[in-house]
Amino acid sequence: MRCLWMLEEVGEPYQLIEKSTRADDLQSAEYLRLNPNARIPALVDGEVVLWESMAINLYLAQKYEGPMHCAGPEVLGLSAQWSFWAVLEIEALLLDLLQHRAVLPEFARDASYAERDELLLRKPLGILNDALAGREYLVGNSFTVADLNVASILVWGKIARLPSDRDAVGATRPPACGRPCCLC
Ligand SMILES: N[C@@H](CCC(=O)N[C@@H](CS)C(=O)NCC(=O)O)C(=O)O
Repeated sequence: MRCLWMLEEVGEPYQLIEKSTRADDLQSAEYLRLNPNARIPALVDGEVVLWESMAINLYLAQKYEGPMHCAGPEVLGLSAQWSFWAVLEIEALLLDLLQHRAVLPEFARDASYAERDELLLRKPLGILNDALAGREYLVGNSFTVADLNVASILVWGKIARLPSDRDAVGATRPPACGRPCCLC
C-alpha cells in the first residue's frame, strides 16, 4: 500500500500487477525471482528489481524528478532515518496493538498485550510529536518520502484506537494528514 501511495505522489506512469498473499501467487518460481521473501511488494523498474517497501520508496524518491524527489543527501539521510525508525521503533508494537484491539477474534484478544504496546509506544510517539511541534513536515518545508513512510505505518493507529490528538500522551497524528492518498 505504501508503495502505491508513493507511486501516486511521484506521478510517473506505472503498471500494478496484483498479487494475493496465497502461496500459489507468492511462492511461484516467477515471483520468487523478484522477491525471494515471497512477500508483497516487489518493484521492477527496467533492470532494477527491489523489495522492502521502505527501500522501494526511498529509491523512487531518488530516481524520479518531481514533487517527491530528494533534493540532496541531507533529505535522503533524514528520510532513511525516519523510515528505519518507524519500522524499528513503532511498526511491531503498533501491529501487535492492532491485533489485540481489532484484528483477532474477541476471544483471542489479550488486553494486557494492548496495554503494554500502548505504554511502549509512548516514547517513540512522543519523539515524533516533538519533531512535528509547530511544523507540518518531518524534513524541510514540504511533503517528502519521510512523511509518507512514517504516516504509512501510523495510519494503523487509528484502527488500533490510539488517540489522535497530538497533545495527548501516547497520541499519534501522522505527518501529512489529509493528503489524497493518505488513509488517516
Ligand atoms: N517488510 C516487508 C513486509 C512485507 C509484507 O509483510 N507484505 C505482506 C503483505 S502487506 C505479505 O506479503 N504477506 C504475505 C506473507 O507474509 O506470506 C516490506 O515492508 O516490504
